[in-house]
Amino acid sequence: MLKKVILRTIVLWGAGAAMALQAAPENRPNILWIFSDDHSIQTIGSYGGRLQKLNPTPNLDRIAKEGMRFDRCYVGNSICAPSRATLLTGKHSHLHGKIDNQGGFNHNQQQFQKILQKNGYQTAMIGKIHLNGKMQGFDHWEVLPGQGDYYQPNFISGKGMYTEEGYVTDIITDKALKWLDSGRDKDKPFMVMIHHKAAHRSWMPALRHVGMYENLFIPEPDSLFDDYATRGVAAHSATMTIRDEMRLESDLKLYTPKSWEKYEAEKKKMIAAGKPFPPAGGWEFGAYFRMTPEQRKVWDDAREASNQKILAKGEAWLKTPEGVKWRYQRYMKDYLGCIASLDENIGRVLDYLAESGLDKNTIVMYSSDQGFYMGEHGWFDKRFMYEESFRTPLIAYWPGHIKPGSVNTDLVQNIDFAETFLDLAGAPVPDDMQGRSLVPLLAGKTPKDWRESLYYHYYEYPAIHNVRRHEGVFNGRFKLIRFYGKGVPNGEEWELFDIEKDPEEMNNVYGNPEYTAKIAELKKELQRLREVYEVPEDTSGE
Ligand code: SGN
Ligand code: CA
Repeated sequence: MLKKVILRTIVLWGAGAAMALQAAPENRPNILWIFSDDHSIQTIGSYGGRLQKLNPTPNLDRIAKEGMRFDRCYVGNSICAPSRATLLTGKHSHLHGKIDNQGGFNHNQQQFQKILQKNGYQTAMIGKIHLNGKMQGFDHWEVLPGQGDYYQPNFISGKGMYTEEGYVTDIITDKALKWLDSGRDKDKPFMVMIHHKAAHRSWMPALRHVGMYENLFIPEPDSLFDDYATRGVAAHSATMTIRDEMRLESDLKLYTPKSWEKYEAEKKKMIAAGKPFPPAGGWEFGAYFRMTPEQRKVWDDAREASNQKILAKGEAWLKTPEGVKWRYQRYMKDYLGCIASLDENIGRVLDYLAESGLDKNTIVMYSSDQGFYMGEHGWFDKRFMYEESFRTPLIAYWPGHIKPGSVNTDLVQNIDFAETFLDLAGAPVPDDMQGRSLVPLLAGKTPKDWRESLYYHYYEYPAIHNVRRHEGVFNGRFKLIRFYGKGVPNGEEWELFDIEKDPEEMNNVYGNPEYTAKIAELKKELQRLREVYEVPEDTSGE
């Protein structure tokens, strides 16, 4: 059953007016989708904010300037694998079944790329997908196993697993450009998904970017020392603080003599157990030892002087407010270093499109699997429905078709991506997808009945970073969150934020009688959304 049979409608912007064209099949656009991991809005220049003056993303800023920036793009579940499953299926987590990073993904289900393929598109997926198993619906796929590695990454394709020499963001881009240039059937339009590992923990920049921010001061967020007053158990007990949960070695790249003893002991254990060494992904020292000795030398030398100064202060200092500020600087410099190669490689793709003439009929879209904390609330990581991790970037670029410099402020969500791709291709949209095509928005024409609220649901608890299960509703101004299940006193706890008055979400006003009517209205809306999206009744988390 088809929800809608969509006309081959291609948006054209020109001569000062937006108009729609019914394109012939041979004019169907190519779709080039660039996706990153954990890329915060705060570190994209065109989104503004305290880090803009560092000019972290010149290439992304260029496409935002010449295309459309979405200012209110959100995810339905701020964590990797569920967000990626939503990208492919156009459904919230409870319907595609991948509610957290733990369970499996059923590849046999409906996914947009299978439909594109049936409708004459060449499809390719390169990089991180975080959904174990064989990809379906792609003419070409080469993915990182699990989280992947920054240096000497392994890849899996239909042919099995192999290791590539070099830095992951460069390699993923090389592979994508190779496929575009000589790997595809040029008689067909294409959809290519270029999925970066950057800027995931443990934030390892390419060698050419290791020291690039070393002598700069990275502005701090106002809430670096948030004490979570006014908020409930979830914020108080999350284990994702820069102060306490950042690891000295893999996260902060600070190695003490104790570090090496720990490393030797763990290495010995691994070898005795017959495990491969260095291991792929995951292990604290693993990523470091996937670098060659030459790479490690560049890596260590860039930080040696500042590391010695810090080590001289002693480990206890690292827990003091000054120590936290230092941790923040080191974290941000490495994170931004990862963003530098990401942005550079986006530039390479844009150059290739222009040189090959493909730019005329290719829409480029950029997003991330979710946002990230850059020290706001004292945190790194994501998971919460608070703005920094709930929001995600979305930039679309298609010269001649999207009005340059446009900014969209409608509430859009990652459930919309799959239907947008199908709509762009004039392919049918299946009944069970839960989003809406963004194509009219790209033409500057938001439908009158566009959504006025978003549904959110995070499930991964108990798990790393200890964030309680929660669901919620956001109407663009007010955000109502219900934490529930295990680890929540009496099984339920609510928070309410007025984003207009309190954009940093420091002031939970759920207990304030002024908001009684607003709370009732939002609870009703939450229930309506549960019904619309067919959320199962039992959300006890037990
Ligand atoms: C790893 C990270 C966590 C992160 C999860 C999920 N630790 O476990 O900090 O929250 O991945 O990230 S690490 O030290 O192993 O990098 S996600 O993007 O895949 O959801
Ligand atoms: Ca992620």
